[in-house]
Amino acid sequence: MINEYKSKGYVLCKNFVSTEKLKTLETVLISFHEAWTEAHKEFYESQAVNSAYLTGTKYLSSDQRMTLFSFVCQEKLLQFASALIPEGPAFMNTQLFFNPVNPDQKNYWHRDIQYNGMSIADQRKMIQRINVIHFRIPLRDEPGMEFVPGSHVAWDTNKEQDVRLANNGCAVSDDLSTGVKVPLKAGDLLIFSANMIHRGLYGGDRLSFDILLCDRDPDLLAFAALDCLPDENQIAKLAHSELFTATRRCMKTAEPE
Ligand SMILES: O=C(O)CCC(=O)C(=O)O
Repeated sequence: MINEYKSKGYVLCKNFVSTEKLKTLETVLISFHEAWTEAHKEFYESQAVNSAYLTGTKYLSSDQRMTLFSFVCQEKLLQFASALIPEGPAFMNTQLFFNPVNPDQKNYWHRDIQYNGMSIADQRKMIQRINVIHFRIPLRDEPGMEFVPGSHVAWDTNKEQDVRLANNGCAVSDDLSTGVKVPLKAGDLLIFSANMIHRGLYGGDRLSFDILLCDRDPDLLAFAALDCLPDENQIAKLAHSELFTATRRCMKTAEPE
């Protein structure tokens, strides 16, 4: 799996989550989704395709948050992340992906890094250095994702860059001949690099939970939130809490311990 990820930038692990565990996860995620869509009605109905910061205190109870924390720091995910990040991974965020309310809303090719305000030259260097890894668990069968294999380390062709940045008459949703679609079934685990050229495929009853792990780098952790980390009581109950304690230590905004 590690080798496949290293060469292509993504890897699919079928039937990763048991039906029972998926049900428990789904109950918490639906609870978050209902509260979040109610609180962000206009955004949800006009353009949203995802929410984030699910482990925060705003919409979920302490027990519900514990369900998510235990899932996030499970051994298999940490083993994979540690093989790519030998200094140890940090916890960046969680996201929940769904279909846009407007059925005509188109998807968009992108690299996550393109929204950071850096020059193209800097982005190009940055993808060789940083690790931001998505662990996606679909709750239902769905069309999945489309990737340009190898683009986590290789820069865009002219065509890919024109599409991704909507240059020279291209649209961000145009098909790319280099794209590979990866359909997903409920309970699969799709691991992919945020550095690569990718897009979501809307349709079905899509609801996908993403866990983002990254290098222990304060700049990357500017996208993390202290409120999304477990408190001391919760840390004491988690088997692999180092993921979270290391994250807190690395965040620029963290109070001294
Ligand atoms: O599933 C989607 O809509 C897009 C996902 C994506 O781009 C991401 O997770 O970075």
